[in-house]
Amino acid sequence: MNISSAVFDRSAPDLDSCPDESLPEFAFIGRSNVGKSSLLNMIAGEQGLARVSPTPGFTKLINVFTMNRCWRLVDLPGYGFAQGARKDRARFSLAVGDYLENRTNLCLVFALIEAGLPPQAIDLEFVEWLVRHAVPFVLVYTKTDKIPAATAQANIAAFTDRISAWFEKPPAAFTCSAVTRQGRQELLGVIDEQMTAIDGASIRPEIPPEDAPELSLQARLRENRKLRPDRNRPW
Ligand SMILES: Nc1nc2c(ncn2[C@@H]2O[C@H](COP(=O)(O)OP(=O)(O)O)[C@@H](O)[C@H]2O)c(=O)[nH]1
Ligand SMILES: [Mg+2]
Repeated sequence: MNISSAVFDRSAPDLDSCPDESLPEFAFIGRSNVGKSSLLNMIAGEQGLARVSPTPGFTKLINVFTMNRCWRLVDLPGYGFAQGARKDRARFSLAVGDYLENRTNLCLVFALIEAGLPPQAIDLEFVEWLVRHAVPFVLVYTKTDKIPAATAQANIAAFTDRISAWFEKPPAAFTCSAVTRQGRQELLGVIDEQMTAIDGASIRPEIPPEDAPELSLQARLRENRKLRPDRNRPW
């Protein structure tokens, strides 16, 4: 898939302020500084589309971009550690929780994990939250250019091992680098596949085409999830 246009839509403080739900959305989430904005720019093929910061950012805004005029990329605020009693608890804003649970046009979440780090409690906890809330996601290991391939492989194997009990089949996982552009085609491929699957889900063989109602995007997403062998588990 080629990206012919990438346009900033808006920064939304909460779900209600997000654009209408007519276009399929793909959202990036992960720890603050994991490389969400850089990856979004790399996928879009446009530096400076989403703001990249060398220090962990504290933006609480949901940044929405429209791609090829027909689907969206969403840069979600990063999660961090909670202050106070349970310091190891992954905390993300109410807006992010609301978006992930209730956004009806959300196709797939890209959950970013830094490839150079051994499994972090905060990431494990967040992935568990995604599983518990039946949010469809794939894992994306970032910044592979910073470390030897063997280190990334060891960290990925350790993370996969830590989450394996939650799945019959582990979620799809990708490695990427915003510097070398590793993973770009693979992630665009995943988006393409999802878009095709949603389109396909509008064709319901049990209903003759002329009687088939025009299904909304939301209905097609629901159908698509039903077609998955294990619909409550991501991939
Ligand atoms: N070497 C390297 N640095 C990266 C990569 N992706 C992001 N960074 C750097 O990591 C920092 C945080 O990136 P950013 O995209 O703002 O992370 P975000 O907070 O998750 O949106 C910035 O200094 C980026 O330049 C990558 O793939 N490789
Ligand atoms: Mg960012």
